[in-house]
Amino acid sequence: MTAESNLNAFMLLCQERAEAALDARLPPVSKPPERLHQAMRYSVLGGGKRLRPLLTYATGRALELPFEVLDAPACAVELIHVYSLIHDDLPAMDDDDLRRGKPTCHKAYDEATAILAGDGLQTLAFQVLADDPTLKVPAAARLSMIEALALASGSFGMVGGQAIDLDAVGKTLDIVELENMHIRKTGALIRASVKLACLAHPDLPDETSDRLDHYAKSIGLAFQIQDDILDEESDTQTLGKTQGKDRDHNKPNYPALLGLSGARQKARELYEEAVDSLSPLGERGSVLRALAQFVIERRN
Ligand code: GRG
Repeated sequence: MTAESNLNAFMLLCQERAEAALDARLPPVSKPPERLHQAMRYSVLGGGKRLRPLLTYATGRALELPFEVLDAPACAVELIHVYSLIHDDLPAMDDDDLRRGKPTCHKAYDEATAILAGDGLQTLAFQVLADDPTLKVPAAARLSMIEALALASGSFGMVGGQAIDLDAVGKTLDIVELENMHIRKTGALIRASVKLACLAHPDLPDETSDRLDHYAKSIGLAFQIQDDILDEESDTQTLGKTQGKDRDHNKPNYPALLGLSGARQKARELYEEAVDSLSPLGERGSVLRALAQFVIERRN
């Protein structure tokens, strides 16, 4: 089997596993408030690459953890991610009509429902970490996971990055400022996806945890650079979201600062840095390595 077909099989397995795990943890539409529960399920299920759950499962595999212990952390990071997409698409933020190839939550429902659906998904993420019975780890590990996810999502992480992003519209950012914004906006949750799997390990050496964190930090930035490149050169149908928004909204991005080939080169350097960090894991790091490659080669 080639590395690529291995990754494809693993990705498919994890995507199906994440879908079923999310489905089982989302509130049923039969329970009130039905419309809110419908909107939550509409936004989470049946779409997206599931990159963050994939990272959680792949890190777990590298650390030889059972799949079962990773379902709750994988769901928690995806729930936070989807909440951020719903809120990002609102008229007060990016004002978008299309997400994951279908109408955004506020278009399919209404703005108030979309705000509440995002809120409901965010709190569900923390509830899952707090009380999911399949997460068989000591209470201290649960608490560390809750803390790590809160830090990654809050004003020093994703929400803070979004605030910097909104403030940057129409301004010129230098490369350091742009990087600082993306490390928070997209990087922090990608890092948390790896960190939560590390926290599920009973006695992970600090050095392994630090190396995996460095891997996650590098691919988080590489992911964002590829996102900027795709925003510039892909099309709306392939992306499943509106293409060209950065340019239309006069948003600073990597191709604008480095040129397209400079941005590609930077993504490749980050990929190499990520792969280097995995060297002590040997063969066990193969899926994480393949995922890093997927991040810089993805087309949507
Ligand atoms: C509104 C609190 C709040 C935060 C928003 C992450 C974010 C912060 C906004 C998303 C907007 C955006 C398009 C960011 C660029 C990178 C990104 C996160 C893209 C979407 O992630 P993918 O490609 O999406 O992993 P799928 O649909 O595959 O899960």
